[in-house]
Amino acid sequence: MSVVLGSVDCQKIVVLGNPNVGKTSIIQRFVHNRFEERYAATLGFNIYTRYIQIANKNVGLTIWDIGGQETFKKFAFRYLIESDAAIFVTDVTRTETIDSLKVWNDSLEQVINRKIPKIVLFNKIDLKHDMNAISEKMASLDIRSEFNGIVFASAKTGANVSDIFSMLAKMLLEWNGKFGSPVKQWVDFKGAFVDERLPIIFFSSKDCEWCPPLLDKIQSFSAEVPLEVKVIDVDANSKQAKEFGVQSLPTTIVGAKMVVGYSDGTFLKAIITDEYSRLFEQKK
Ligand SMILES: Nc1nc2c(ncn2[C@@H]2O[C@H](COP(=O)(O)OP(=O)(O)O)[C@@H](O)[C@H]2O)c(=O)[nH]1
Ligand SMILES: [Mg+2]
Repeated sequence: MSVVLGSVDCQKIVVLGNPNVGKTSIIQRFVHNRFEERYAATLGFNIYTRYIQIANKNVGLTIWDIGGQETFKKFAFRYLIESDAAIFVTDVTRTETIDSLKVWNDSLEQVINRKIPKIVLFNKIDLKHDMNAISEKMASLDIRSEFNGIVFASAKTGANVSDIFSMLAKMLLEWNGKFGSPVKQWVDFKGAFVDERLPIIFFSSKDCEWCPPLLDKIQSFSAEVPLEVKVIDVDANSKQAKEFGVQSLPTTIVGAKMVVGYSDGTFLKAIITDEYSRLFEQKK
């Protein structure tokens, strides 16, 4: 539902996920920069608007926040129709909320019969969580090939919250055409196809403690998957980081996927392997 308000293009973003994962909290953090400990279930749905700047363009985001799962069936069509992008929220302390991703994606696909940008948001990273269990769950899900970005975030601390929306805005600006179009690659593959290496862009900074260990892990995967890792130092190349909508680190771009925040090796390796087979092995 792309509506032009003044000279600004407004995009509809739907936020999906089980009750209590933090959908309302993420939106409140992004729109009003606040957080509530108290849990109040959302009734029906609420719509929020915020404008952001990406690559010197103003993008208007209308963000749709849905209430409890029980009432969802009644609302599904009205809520999801004409979505331009979707955020699937899960709670890192309850891995069963990751299982539900497929259900939410199926609901969306019944209403939207074209490809739209989809982001999986792992919320509540400020709380204790088991990264191995999360990686395993993600590896077993069909949806993995469908999403375009992953963000590890916390509505409570605000970590990586604005990245979710800048990532989506950037994807929406770059989407090829309007309907039925394929996902645009983040990375230019022209050169890469020649030697069949998977290009990876890794955004780093000297202030980022997670960057060196994650980069080491990625580089170690090149023993199995041919990779071409390009490291962008955001301190020296803030313009490039801005163009990609990168706000926090580490941010890793693999093919059509962007991963923001701390993620352990197994998780990224699964994504790298997927993207490699999608781009190169299918061609053989
Ligand atoms: N520790 C922590 N708690 C959170 C976070 N996000 C949400 N919560 C809490 O989780 C509960 C559910 O949040 P809410 O946004 O209402 O979830 P919704 O049902 O998906 O909209 C509330 O008590 C929030 O305070 C987070 O990032 N960290
Ligand atoms: Mg809510």
